[in-house]
Amino acid sequence: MIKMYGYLPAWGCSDMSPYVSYTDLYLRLAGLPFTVEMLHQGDLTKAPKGKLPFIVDEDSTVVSDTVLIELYLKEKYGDRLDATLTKEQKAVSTLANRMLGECWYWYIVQTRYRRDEDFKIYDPLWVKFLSWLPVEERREPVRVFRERLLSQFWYHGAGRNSEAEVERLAYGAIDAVSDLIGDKPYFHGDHPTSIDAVVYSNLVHLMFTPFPGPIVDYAISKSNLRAYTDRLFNQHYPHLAKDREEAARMRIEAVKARKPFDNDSDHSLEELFKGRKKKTTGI
Ligand SMILES: N[C@@H](CCC(=O)N[C@@H](CS)C(=O)NCC(=O)O)C(=O)O
Repeated sequence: MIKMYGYLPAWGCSDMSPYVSYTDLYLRLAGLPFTVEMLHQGDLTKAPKGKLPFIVDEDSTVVSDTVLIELYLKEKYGDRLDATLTKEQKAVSTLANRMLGECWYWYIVQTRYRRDEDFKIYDPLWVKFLSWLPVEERREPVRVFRERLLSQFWYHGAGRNSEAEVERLAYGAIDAVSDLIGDKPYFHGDHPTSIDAVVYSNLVHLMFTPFPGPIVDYAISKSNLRAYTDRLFNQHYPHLAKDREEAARMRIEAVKARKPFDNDSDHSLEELFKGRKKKTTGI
């Protein structure tokens, strides 16, 4: 059976990583049996590209990167989801997939990593992920992981935008996904296709999470996105209903506690990159 390596399930999402959730749903939609595995002691240096997910097929073939995994599975087991799509629909799927993986991901990163108060909500999951370490030794790796993600956000360029600018970009992307889905049950119509794995995972990684920011609010405000995510959740993840309800309760509390929006603040990124910002000016 195929093995898929991921982090941990969270908030009614199959995994705390949207990329892992994408591969998880692709495998389910394609009807390919798989097991979910954790790296020994979460050691990402043992992942082929230092990232999750990756899969190990029955014949020991290892594939890393969600899009490459999808291509590999289609080649090996047949294109079980997209064979009847038109060329144009396939092109839209390809572009939507890249947008979600390369742009939308940073909107998700902002909702959970940027502000200390938001990361505090995320932090217990990382502490749980490090369960093999004595409690007092878990703080440092969590701090390092957060700093690494914020560095990626910064060096990608998306993190050079202020919080409000990232929000503005996110609203446009959420509108686009909502308008493309319209009132159809699935992205391309009456049947799920591979792009639904990507769209669903990126939506629920905003909409189901306990993070209280405006990007999450905006996604939740779209009734067609709520219907779409509920539909796929009820079909594939009803066993995660308790986690989802608990996350919704946490979010209500976090919204109450959230500080008023401060438009001038860069939050942790400003602090983290104070020196580096100056050095890169003019390059
Ligand atoms: N392009 C990769 C991205 C995967 C990715 O960034 N995974 C994140 C989890 S959301 C990760 O494992 N990050 C670990 C790190 O950057 O140290 C894919 O599509 O699989």
